[in-house]
Amino acid sequence: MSVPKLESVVVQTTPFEDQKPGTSGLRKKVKVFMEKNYTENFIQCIFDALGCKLKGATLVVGGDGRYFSKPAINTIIRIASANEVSKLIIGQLGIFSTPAVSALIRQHKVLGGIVLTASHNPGGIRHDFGIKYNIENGGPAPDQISNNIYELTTKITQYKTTPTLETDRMIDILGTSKFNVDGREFTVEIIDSTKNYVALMKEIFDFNKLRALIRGTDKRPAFNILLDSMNGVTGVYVRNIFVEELGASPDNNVRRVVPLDNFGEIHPDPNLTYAKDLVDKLKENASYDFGAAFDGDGDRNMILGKNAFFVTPSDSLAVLANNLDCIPYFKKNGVHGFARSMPTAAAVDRVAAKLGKEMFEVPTGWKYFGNLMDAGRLSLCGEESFGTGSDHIREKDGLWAVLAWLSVIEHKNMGVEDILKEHWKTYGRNYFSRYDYEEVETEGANAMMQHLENLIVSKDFVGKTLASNCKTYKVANADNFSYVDPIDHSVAKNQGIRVLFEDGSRLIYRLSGTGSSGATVRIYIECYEKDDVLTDAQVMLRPLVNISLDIAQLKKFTGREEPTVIT
Ligand code: G16
Repeated sequence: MSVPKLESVVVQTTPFEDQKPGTSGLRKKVKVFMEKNYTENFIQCIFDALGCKLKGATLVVGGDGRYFSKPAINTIIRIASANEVSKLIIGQLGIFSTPAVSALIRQHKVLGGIVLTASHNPGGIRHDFGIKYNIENGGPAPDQISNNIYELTTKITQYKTTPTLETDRMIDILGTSKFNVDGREFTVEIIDSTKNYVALMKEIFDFNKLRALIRGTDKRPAFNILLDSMNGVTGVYVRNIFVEELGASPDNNVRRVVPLDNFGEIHPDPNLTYAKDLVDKLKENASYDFGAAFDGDGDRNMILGKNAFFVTPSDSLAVLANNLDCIPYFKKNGVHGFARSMPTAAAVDRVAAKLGKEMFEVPTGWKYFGNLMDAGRLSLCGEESFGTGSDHIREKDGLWAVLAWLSVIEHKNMGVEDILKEHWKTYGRNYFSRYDYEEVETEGANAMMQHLENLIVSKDFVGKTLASNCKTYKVANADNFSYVDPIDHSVAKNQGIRVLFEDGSRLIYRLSGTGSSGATVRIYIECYEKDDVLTDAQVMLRPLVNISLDIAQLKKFTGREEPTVIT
């Protein structure tokens, strides 16, 4: 077949002021990305930030298939072709989970990838879209690159594109298309969205054992699971791994497994509020032993036991850390250090101390784990925001977390609740909760954070005793968290206000970096109990919650009486 000969053009443009990436890429309303040149500008700035490395490079492109993915991918194809990219590897229909992109970047050893997702944020024409760049280790771009991209967006005057490159239906069909653009070869390869990732999971886990767990054996009844893809991208991976490979029932063990571009108008965020539907299903049907939900792009997970027994992400991380030796990948590669984001409860720290492993506390954002993994010092990490993962890739990985949990269950021959109870008996329990106040007015949220800044440096705050419901807590320290990366020594400042009490309890305040409008206030509340491990978390934490709202004067600054989400 003859290769079409095409020429690129330069298009004049002007900067947009709001293209600063947040915790994980640029997330805005779809209508913002649809504005003339908005998407084009941001893509061109990603490419400009890569400089001469881009010439002749290969990139992976795909996302959770949310509304606006296809036009965005077509734009990326045309702009990449004009910017001397040699090849794009794209998932069929534009579909790749975020972990799958990370795995592909690593396996193909390419320069990086562009992930089209706003993760757990709702999708559809009225909701959110997102673009993020992942670097050659497969992880989200570090701050330095994101800051560079942002700087460029404030000055951009032109972008390059090949308007005559015909993209119509290109991503729908598997195969390779070749073009000659400005005398250079440019290739687009459309690949199967799941094959590579499924093969990786088969290398990491013992699929025979997992199949026996799910199907049952002569000695053990089937372990009844219910996995909820929440109409997000994991549906295709769940069907492949759990139904086809592990023998789960397509009717009874999985739900909402067809990815929809608006996620069926739900909020694809696996927590007790937005995945309530799954929680209710497990409560109604006591034959389910296990439940799990994933977010839109497949990097988050929520783990539930029988009767919807909830496992906090912080506890999930600690339990996995304590049991990694039953997973073939870790048997082969060993277990190096553990890490968690700062607001995540410190349950895993206790496991690290007992097992004699290095333990790291990083700011919120998966990008902060990458250097430690690349340096061979980190094997398992997690965040309270329902992210868990290992050094098999450089993104958090929802399906991996479920396969890891099922491996532990199979190995211990115990249910979720019993595993947790045994864990707390050994280590004590870090009670944890997060209160979210979503879409608060930005001005009020900023004023509240400023008030807290002033409070923690005020005379006598450290040493003060705060009381609620007959409980008292003495402030041992307070600061705005800053982090020095142990590998490249880069510094991340202002990562959240911490009030640390003498008994180890903590209050943390942050503004979310993943919303697309207004501000989301997050308050993280944690205490530790050595022996009293079976009390309801909300009851146990009530005095600290009261103190947190009181010292922040949350109602005064935000007008809010109640949080929108409690996890
Ligand atoms: C992203 C990041 C996570 C972070 C989370 C919440 O997750 O990858 O590391 O914990 O946002 O961030 P924030 O508290 O700033 O909203 P995702 O799943 O949205 O990509």
